[in-house]
Amino acid sequence: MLQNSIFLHDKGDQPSDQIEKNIPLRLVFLGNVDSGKTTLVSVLSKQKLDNGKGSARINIFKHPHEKNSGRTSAIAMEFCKVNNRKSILIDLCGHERYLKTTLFGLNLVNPDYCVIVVGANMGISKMTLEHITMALSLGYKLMICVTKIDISPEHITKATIEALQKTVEKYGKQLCPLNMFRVATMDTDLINSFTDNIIPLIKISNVKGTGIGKLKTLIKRLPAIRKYNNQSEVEFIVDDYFQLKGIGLVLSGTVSRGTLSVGDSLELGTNKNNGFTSIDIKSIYLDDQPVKTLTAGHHCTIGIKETNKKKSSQKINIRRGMVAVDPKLSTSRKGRVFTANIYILHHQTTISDSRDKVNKQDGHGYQAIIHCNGIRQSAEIIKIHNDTGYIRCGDRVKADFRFLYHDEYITPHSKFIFREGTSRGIGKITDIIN
Ligand SMILES: Nc1nc2c(ncn2[C@@H]2O[C@H](COP(=O)(O)OP(=O)(O)OP(=O)(O)O)[C@@H](O)[C@H]2O)c(=O)[nH]1
Ligand SMILES: [Mg+2]
Repeated sequence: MLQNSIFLHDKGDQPSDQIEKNIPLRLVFLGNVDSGKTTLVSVLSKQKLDNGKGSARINIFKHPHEKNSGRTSAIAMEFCKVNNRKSILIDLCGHERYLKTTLFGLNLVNPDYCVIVVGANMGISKMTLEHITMALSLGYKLMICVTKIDISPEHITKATIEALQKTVEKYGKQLCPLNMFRVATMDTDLINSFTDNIIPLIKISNVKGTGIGKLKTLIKRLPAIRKYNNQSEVEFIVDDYFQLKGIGLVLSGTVSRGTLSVGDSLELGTNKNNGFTSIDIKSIYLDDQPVKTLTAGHHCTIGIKETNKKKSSQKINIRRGMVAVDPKLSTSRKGRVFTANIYILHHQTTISDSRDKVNKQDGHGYQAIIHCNGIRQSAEIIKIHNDTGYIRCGDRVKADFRFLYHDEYITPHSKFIFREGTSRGIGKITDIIN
């Protein structure tokens, strides 16, 4: 089994007993280029079928160049109700060129489920495998949608599904093809078992509508995986931002911990100066309605004001993945160096830390890009906690990482991916060192 069990079923924050209803289910759509992710997101959210030539995806694209090329290049979030269940459908990019954006999105939005979209006539590509591996490594639950069954010969569809079965078996998972079942009357225990080692699979045509009803019913019935703690200090993760005339800077994102209220004074960061900017929450909007307070798990937009605006004329330097947090969290979680348990999924040679093994002086350690929650920054391995200072593919070890450019907001117990070229590893943060 490829999966390292220490990385599974652990979401860091402890669940609270107070799990509020009406928190949207978060589904991330992954899979190879042209497999039909954007089309499926559109069919689910806009209730209109596709024509097989890209008519549905137009409603989801954000940028003109996406409309021209048909290729998703940015994270798109669709807020909708699927069979009356509040949902956020997050469409990511399939092309290898945008893998960086896809991994950033996957880590940023922390979904309940990852929907792996596979074209029935396209088989399993390198990117399909990459996305399955990354999603499972981060401990996410999967479901698989096999699209384009209207144009795929039956024996090709069958071969694609058999290949998928073999792939998930390597991770100790089983496929459960749902075409034979009525999902609406399925046993709840079976539906709940989808959150463990059984991966539901639905055959779909975005053109004819085959399987769409089944998928919607499944989305309605699936248990929420993410648990939120309303009682802790507040943490808001920024996934977008814009300027509104007469209002100023507006952030969109998720209250991931605690309870956010109008009038709160929070710290927004980290910025390039390794620090945080003090801000006041002027307004909170949930589903375009103003609210005074909002508990964890909700996605909203917030109007903010810099607390000491008169003192500085500089604009807030904002980027996606930043956090707005209670000052206690910004103090305890800001850091450059952290320790993690890591597992090397793929690397051709050896990985070394920054200790010069010959002269016993500091040298250069292995460097890779870390994707962790909203973090996307290169880091160097400065110490491998073993006798040799070397590790290889398949090794599990404790290691210290140092971010190369600036401090980050580091959440203990978070899982992360590190990558460099074709090398891949996963990790779980244990301590912030400094
Ligand atoms: N016949 C048929 N065509 C489909 C189906 N689903 C999607 N398509 C077509 O497949 C093409 C690719 O669909 P997209 O939704 O853009 O694929 P994608 O996975 O989002 O691609 P990237 O964003 O580039 O990763 C479009 O021309 C769609 O019309 C389907 O079920 N049947
Ligand atoms: Mg797309």
